[in-house]
Amino acid sequence: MNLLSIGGSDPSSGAGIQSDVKTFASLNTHGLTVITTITSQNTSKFGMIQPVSKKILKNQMDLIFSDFVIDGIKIGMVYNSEIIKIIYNALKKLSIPIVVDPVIKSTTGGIMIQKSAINDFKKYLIPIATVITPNRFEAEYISKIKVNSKNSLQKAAKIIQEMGAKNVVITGLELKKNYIFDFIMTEKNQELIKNKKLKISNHGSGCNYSASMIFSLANGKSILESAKFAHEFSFDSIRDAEKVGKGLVITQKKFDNIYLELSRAINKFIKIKNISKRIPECQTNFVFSKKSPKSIKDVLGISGRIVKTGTNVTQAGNLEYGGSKHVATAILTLNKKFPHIRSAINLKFQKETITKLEKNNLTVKNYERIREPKMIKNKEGSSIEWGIDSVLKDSKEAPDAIFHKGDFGKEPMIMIFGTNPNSIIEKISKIFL
Ligand code: PXL
Repeated sequence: MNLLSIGGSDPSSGAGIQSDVKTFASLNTHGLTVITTITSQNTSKFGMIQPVSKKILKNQMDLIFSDFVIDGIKIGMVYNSEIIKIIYNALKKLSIPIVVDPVIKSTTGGIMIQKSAINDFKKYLIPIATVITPNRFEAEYISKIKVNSKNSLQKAAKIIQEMGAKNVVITGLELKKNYIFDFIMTEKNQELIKNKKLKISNHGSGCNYSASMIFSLANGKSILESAKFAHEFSFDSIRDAEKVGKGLVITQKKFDNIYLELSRAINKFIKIKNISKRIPECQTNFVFSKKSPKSIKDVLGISGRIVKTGTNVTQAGNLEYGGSKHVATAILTLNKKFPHIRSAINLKFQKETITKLEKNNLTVKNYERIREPKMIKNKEGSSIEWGIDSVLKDSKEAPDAIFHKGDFGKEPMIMIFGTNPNSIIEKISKIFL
């Protein structure tokens, strides 16, 4: 996936395009940047601002758009009218998600947009926003409504929505002591998300919010799901913030190696030739567990699955702990007896796959769902546990694959197991080449 951040350069790498590239990288996504403005700042002081020329701004856009397939765009600092209009002209015909972060003032006091550009910001950029993500101050500034009650909050969001943004998320609201809220106004619904307030003055959390939001939207998640994802991502970024300079801490969610390994393996899986033929009707999940998992909350999986659309295979949804139920249950069961086995994937049952696995000296076991006791059948989700347990009773080594041939109304299935996602890719690549 390629995501584009259009915004200002922050040499402290706390905010702006530098921060967005880090956010995208932590989500295993390639970040592209178009720089609108050079700012000079550190963690305690804001210095000079210099917008880039029309020519170089246009040229950055032209070269990026002519090379990359872009899955989503975040717009941050835009500074002046000239820049706003060039961005608008480059993006107006696109049909990918766009998150507009209305950057007005930095925590350290820098003015990030000229007063004379506010009208053009409203006229050109707000209407192309799939989601606009102001904080309370920015929402007040744009809507000219003082936000001090639920009623005024709704009113401000409505005014911004009427300026043309499809969805409005107002972040960082302190509606109750010790808590922090985000207010979401979609085309149909309104919702509040709540979390404990982290009392850490920081530099970067607004950028973390909008950048993780575009990641989630580009993965096909809904506005509300993406708002929850961004809320959690920025919470974690503040929790993990580090004091790298003398002033404010810089936010940055710690890289999660389980996440990165699984995400890279999914990208490899999707690119295997003709892999769509191996995706079952109930679609595929691919999971990777933490060490010594206790429940499916310790197992990372795809909240939506790997899906087949014609001959194309794509990842629908974000990677989330607890994102898979069935495949995660399988790995939990196997991991109890063989703690080094932490990754699994489910594939369509095909005799040819079984033969190929065996030809490659991989251990294949099976169970029969027809033999499953009634009590188990009636309990949602317990079939897999029962099936795998029955296979493991007489296994001295961890099997590479376990299959069953289905039952009335139940699709037959193969699961491949491994120590990590890459070992599964190696097994699959051997048999499907
Ligand atoms: O967080 C808003 C923001 C966006 N872009 C740049 C910034 C800041 C805040 O300081 O410097 C370049």
